[in-house]
Amino acid sequence: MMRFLLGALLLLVLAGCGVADDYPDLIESDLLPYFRAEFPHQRIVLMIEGDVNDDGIDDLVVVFRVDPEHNHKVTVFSIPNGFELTEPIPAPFQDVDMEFININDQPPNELMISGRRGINFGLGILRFYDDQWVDLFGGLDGCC
Ligand SMILES: [Ca+2]
Repeated sequence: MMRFLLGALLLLVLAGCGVADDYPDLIESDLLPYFRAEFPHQRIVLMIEGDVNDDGIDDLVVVFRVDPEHNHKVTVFSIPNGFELTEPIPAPFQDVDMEFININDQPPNELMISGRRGINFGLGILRFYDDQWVDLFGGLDGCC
């Protein structure tokens, strides 16, 4: 009986890890097909919608796996005649989390992104400025 319970517990833990790893909580987004047009096979780690460039239209930030050892991040912008994608940049590799915040009561919103690579934890406050993401405090060194 004890062996069965341990086996069942192990299965539950493994299943839980598998679900969390393979099927993240994907949000519904009209911009997702544009990401998929550019990156049809990459596994999405996490995505978040919010107005990155202060034009009043939500944009889509996607962290995705580019190879077994690295994640990248791109942003999909809705523009009048279609969409634009930023160049992919490195993103934290494990335990990725993202949230839009506003640190100075001025538009645009900043993106808070955190995660780790092994024991190297990183937390970055990014602002989209001059058509690229700027890490305001350099907090992502070592975790991407
Ligand atoms: Ca926008």
